[in-house]
Amino acid sequence: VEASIPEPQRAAWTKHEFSGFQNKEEFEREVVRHVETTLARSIYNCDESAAYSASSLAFRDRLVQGWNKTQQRQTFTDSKRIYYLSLEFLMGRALDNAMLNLGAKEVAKEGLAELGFRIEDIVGQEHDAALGNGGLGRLAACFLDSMATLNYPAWGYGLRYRYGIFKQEIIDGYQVEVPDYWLDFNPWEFPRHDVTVDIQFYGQVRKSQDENGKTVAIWEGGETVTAVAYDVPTPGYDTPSTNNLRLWSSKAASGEFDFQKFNSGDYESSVADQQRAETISAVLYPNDNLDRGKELRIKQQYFWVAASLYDIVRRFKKSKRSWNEFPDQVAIQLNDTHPTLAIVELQRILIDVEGLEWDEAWNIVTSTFGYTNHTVLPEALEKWPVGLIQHLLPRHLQIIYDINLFFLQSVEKRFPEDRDILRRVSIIEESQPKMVRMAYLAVVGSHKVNGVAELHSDLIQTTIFKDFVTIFGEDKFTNVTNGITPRRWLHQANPRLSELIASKTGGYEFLKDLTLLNKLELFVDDKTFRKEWAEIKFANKVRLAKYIKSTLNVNVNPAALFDVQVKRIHEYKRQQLNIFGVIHRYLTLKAMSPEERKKQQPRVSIFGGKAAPGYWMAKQIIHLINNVGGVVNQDPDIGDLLKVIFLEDYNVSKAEMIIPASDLSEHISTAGTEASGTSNMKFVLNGGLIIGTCDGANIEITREIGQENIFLFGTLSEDVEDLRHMHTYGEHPIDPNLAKVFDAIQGGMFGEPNDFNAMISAVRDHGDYYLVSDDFQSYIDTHKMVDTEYQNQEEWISKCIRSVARMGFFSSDRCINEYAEGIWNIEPLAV
Ligand code: HBZ
Repeated sequence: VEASIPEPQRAAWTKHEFSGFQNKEEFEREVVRHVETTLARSIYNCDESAAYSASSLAFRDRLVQGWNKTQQRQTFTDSKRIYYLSLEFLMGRALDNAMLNLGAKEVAKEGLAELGFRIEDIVGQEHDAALGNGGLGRLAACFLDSMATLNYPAWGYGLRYRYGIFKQEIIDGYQVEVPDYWLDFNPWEFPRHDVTVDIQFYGQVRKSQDENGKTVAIWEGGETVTAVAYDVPTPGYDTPSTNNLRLWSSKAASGEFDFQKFNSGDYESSVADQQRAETISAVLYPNDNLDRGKELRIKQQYFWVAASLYDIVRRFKKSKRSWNEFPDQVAIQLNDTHPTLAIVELQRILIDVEGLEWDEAWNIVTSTFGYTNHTVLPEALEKWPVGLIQHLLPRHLQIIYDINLFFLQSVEKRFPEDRDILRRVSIIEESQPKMVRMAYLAVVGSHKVNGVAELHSDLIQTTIFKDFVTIFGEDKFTNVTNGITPRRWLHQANPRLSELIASKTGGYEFLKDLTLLNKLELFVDDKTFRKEWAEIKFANKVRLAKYIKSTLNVNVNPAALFDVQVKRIHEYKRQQLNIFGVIHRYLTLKAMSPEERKKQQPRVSIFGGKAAPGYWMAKQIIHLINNVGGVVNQDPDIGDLLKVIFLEDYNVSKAEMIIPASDLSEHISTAGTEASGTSNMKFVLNGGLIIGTCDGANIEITREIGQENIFLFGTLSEDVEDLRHMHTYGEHPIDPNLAKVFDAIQGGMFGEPNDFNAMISAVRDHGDYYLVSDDFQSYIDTHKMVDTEYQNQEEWISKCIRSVARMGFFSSDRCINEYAEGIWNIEPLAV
């Protein structure tokens, strides 16, 4: 390809190469140019929003060049690529990240200042790209950052939702959902109107003979919807590598818009067709860890998976290699079961379109896919009614049945004695109605299955996939403990701490090799270092206190202990345990004499997180937190000793402000329920301590930082089942301190008591599935220890510094290298 371009022509192209911004003048010139040409504005009407747009366009121009080159490099070297399929990418803001990754934030700051703007205000103009619910979506975003930073040839594939996760407003203490229309101005995406794929739904399957007399299946009829690609450049840190995130948007297929109908005045039905097509990528489903089995959801899944595979196969076929080389060129990672239909779709392409034999095709498929599981909660495991798939994707259902048949035949051959195993491992659940078990399909169709923290990976092998370990052997199952990108979650979120760390560890190298943090241990006793450390934490708390004042009009004392729980609201994450603990603290303070109260450690309990709109119990928890805040924050007996804050609309950009301001954060899920957690890592990396259960990655965090630096409490996962059994069949008295909390709520201390009946009776009358009562005493005892230890600030700071020094393991770079070596068999591409 390169040689085909004549030399003079090449010279004309290449003499125009752009580079990054060398100085503020270059940056200013580009901003002014975009303001005065692209935006058609001027110095007189350039507000902060216009300055944001122009700055973004200036940086985007720089990003695009590295992006094009990275794509060319990947094409020329024809190297193996990794495709990360995720229904969610929770990217947050892009401008700040682009400035830091291109190493030009200082230049931009000076340039903007000269033009009359503060960089924080400009960065703050950007609307978060919130195409995700929580941990799973944010993990995908951290992975894109690491894959680019480490120069892996990687693509993300997702959906371009017109509406991301809803915006949360709190009105009279209740969550209200407002649509998140985020696409008004989005300089970070490139529509590719020439990259489209037509996707088929419904129709029938007919058997036919090909020219060799072989029976082939023909899938015909039905409805066609067009997928249009939108590309988002994702830059790596301190490298020219910029990878691509391709998001698909749905529109009516060109032949579908019925001009006949339109002309004859039947506007409505012609427009209805159009809208039906666009509905597919219209909205992100707002549930996390819950499967609701809606038809539109599986349409989204197939639409995205089929478009992505078409794209991947098209790229592979350009290389003219034979099909058995496909797994040497392509690795596909399934982020949870949401893209599991990709397994079926690739098998369909290989046998129906490319004419391969079943076994050869199936070998290629299973060598290509890896599957990451993110949950063991039964209500989150995807199942689809057979009838629905039959209707929507008739050919795929046949292939699923064949996959299952061949799989069960092999199982039967190996375990002829086990009468029950076929029923247990069948991809088809013989229920009423019959269901397709997507997690089983993902396991059968992949060569590796991983969990996201050690305990979780052990649990999937001993519970939900136990039989599959027996069938396929242990080697198919592995662990890759989650990680986070230190670029966003330290350098971007906490620039002063990042700078202080750089000054002691030999520059910013630690951002690319997080294990270098261990050099900080040498400075634990360094007085000036400790003082600066404490000042930075205090400044971050002051910033959050100002934000609380401006949004909620509550004064919080930045010298108080900031105790934070921010994450999706879910019973298994136990925000109810936290708020019951807060009420217990309030009752205890109220019962004290004024003298005694003076000795207590002041606290600010900070909550944030969205409830799925249909999750009634989660909404009740939000309501109780707000009502408790309404009472406690006004109580003159209490003053600064306790404040209870619910921060509205928790998202990635808010997390960047909240996390650096925490002294203590809560990761208190019922043991065995939180697969990993990733915010636990973010909080510790920012110099906060954590209170947590022995669950998910808390266990590995403890192993790395030392158990003296973490506040662990509660039931162990191996004891959970027995306790639940006791609740159901034996005596189950409520913890006496918790009973007092319930009495206070039911006595009307926090508003209409009936509003909270469900929360209380889940614990008292319905078996306390999440073990709130069992863990209550050890939870409040542990908080008492926290209070005592916080009073010794010198010791507290030492713990924080030591913990940060030992967090190197939790970089998503380590995590991506493990996937690359253990699952994808892929190498970085030299730049
Ligand atoms: O994935 C989370 C886990 O709960 C958390 O422990 C883990 O750290 C994180 C990354 O591995 N899972 C989710 O966030 N899951 C979802 O958001 C979800 C969304 C839609 C679903 C199911 C789950 O249909």
